[in-house]
Amino acid sequence: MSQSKEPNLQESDIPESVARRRMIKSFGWFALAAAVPFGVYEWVTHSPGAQGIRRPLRKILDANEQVARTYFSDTHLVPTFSVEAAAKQARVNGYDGIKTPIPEDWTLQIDRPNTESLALTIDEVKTLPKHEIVYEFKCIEGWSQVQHWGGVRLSDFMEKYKLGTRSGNAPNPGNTDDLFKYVGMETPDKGYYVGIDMESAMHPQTLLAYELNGQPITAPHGAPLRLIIPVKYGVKNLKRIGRIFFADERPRDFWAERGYDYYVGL
Ligand SMILES: Nc1nc2c(c(=O)[nH]1)N[C@H]1C(S)=C(S)[C@@H](COP(=O)(O)O)O[C@H]1N2
Ligand SMILES: [Mo]
Repeated sequence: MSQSKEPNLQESDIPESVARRRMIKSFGWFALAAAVPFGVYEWVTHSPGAQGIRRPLRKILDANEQVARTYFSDTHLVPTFSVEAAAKQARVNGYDGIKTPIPEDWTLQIDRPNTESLALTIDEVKTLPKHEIVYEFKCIEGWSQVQHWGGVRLSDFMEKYKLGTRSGNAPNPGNTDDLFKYVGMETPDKGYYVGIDMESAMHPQTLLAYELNGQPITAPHGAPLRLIIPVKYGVKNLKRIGRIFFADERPRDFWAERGYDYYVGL
């Protein structure tokens, strides 16, 4: 992540996990510098910068990001719990983009390249197979809670409506080149918005959720439909989805714009 993008962050504003990751990153550089012969060090320090980071190091960081992305493939599931373990009263946090009443004419708008956008009702979304998950929801501010959510898999949804691909075909794991790199989501009023890497969006535990504890989601939790993405911190779990779109450029992201890590994976 480019340091220059961060708006006047105080060190005390940086969440512990981010600070820790930064520390690990800088320690990694130190270890690297200690390990490489001087000639290599010279080459590294005299290369032109890329995003403020010297190029050979930038390559190493990109490789690390690649490893992180692969990590969130189907084979890595977050731990799940029994329904009884879920909190009876789920905590509420964050009202950006949901301060106004839910629009009466709410539909889920899906932008598709080279074809007209879709507008789906909640009943249409519910026609897909329902999945439930009980897992530990984690907020970057430092709290977590075991919660029980129900909805449809985002990957099933993308399959059914042939979304997320350049070709307009259903996503094919064997042809990842056809997939856009990111999914963008925003509230109907655009007051909150997130960008999600495609691997995490297609993860089998990622849901378009319409139920919490077996009941329709209430307004403060993101009715009528929200994102539940267990491989990410709470910030990415957008409440009250209004629009979904696909892009190769990172979609804008509310908390990344405010200095948090864009990826915020667990
Ligand atoms: N629309 C919207 N979605 C949002 C937020 C928000 O402010 N607005 N906050 C995020 C954060 S920081 C967290 S931790 C979770 C909290 O979800 P909850 O209120 O259902 O616990 O929602 C996320 N999604
Ligand atoms: Mo959060």
